[in-house]
Amino acid sequence: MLSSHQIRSAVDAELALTPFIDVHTHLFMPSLGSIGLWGIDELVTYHYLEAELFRSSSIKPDEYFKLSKQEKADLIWRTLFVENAPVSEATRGVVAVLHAFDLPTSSSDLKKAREFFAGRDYHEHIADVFKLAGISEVVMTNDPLDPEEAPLWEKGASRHTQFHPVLRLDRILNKWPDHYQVLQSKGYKVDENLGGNSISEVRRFLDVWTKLMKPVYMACSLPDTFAYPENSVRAKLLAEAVLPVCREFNLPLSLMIGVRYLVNPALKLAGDAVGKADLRALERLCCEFPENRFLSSVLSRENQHELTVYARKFSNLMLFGCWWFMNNPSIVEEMTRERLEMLGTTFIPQHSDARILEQVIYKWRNTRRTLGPILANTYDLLAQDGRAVNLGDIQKDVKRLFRTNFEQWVGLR
Ligand code: RAT
Ligand code: ZN
Repeated sequence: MLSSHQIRSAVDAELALTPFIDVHTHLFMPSLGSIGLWGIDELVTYHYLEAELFRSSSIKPDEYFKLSKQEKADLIWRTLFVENAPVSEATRGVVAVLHAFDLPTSSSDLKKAREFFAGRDYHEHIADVFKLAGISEVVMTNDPLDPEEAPLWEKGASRHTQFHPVLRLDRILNKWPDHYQVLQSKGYKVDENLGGNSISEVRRFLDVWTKLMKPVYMACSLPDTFAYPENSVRAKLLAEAVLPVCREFNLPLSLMIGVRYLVNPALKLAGDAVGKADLRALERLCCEFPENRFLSSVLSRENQHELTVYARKFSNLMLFGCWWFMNNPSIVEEMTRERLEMLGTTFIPQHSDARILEQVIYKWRNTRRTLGPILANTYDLLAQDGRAVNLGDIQKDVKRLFRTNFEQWVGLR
């Protein structure tokens, strides 16, 4: 039987040794070219940091967005890292990445960091970053209606064993009126009101893309106002096109609920906020479609507890990650304790949501740091209640939480 102290060391060791699967990112396999972001200028201009810039600088968003990438990075660096101590979660992340590569963390400019990243071989760099982050694979976000990305898939972009595709449906499900014509232009007989053969044509489109991409799941981000059932294009597409194709290919559908899109449009990607959603929509979907498997993460702190309750009710629902505004230690801690207490180890505690390659280093480091004490405390309580905890328990649970739950849910191996 392990003592309290031994439990803590064993948990930390297991978290450090287990290669995690990052189940949702915005990273791209190298063959998708320049849409895959990496390096210091991208790290410093991450949209989480852009949002923070406008709180400490008087520059207006429209002036900022006219600057070149390097000018933006210089301004953010000066404002958030030189003139102020980078104490927020997103700024600390950049510091951790610089530190991981032995680069200066408090210099007055980005010269050294730029030289370092410019000298990296991209493929070797990816391997080093994955090693530093302690991850074996990442899951991408691939929208077949993304005008930059889609042609690369159509030309047969070569696969990478460490990058798994996900068929992302935001344009189709959330912006149908702006995109049905793209489907029309590709020869699908669809119309704006889903008349005629529209539904079977959307299925055919999803069918073609599923065969092309071989995704591990399909996914969509949804507003706080998401409702189901509902008399809407989205609800009809979900029930009659997306879910049937998911069943046909045995793919889960990931629903990320609670975004209030562009509450401040001037901030572009940084302009989204959060709203409490009515999770009865998810309840209805899990109940009405027991043959479908769902993954879900919700954006509002107020929705986390009820989401956890739903996972107890529906075995076709898998919770994952602490999404976006939830990915801060204080909230990660609260959510993870709640999930462990109510679900045991039957959930996926975290994903990185990394948009820039090197972010996986700090995001996963933070996850390990926050989760170590929580897991250790869980085993401590178990030991106090009379069940001896051994190393095998800890190894099995860490592997389950950070690998096997996902592998089994998506049928990866
Ligand atoms: O966390 C983010 O970077 C957000 O902007 C979104 O991309 C979100 O994670 C999403 O997948 O929609
Ligand atoms: Zn995301």
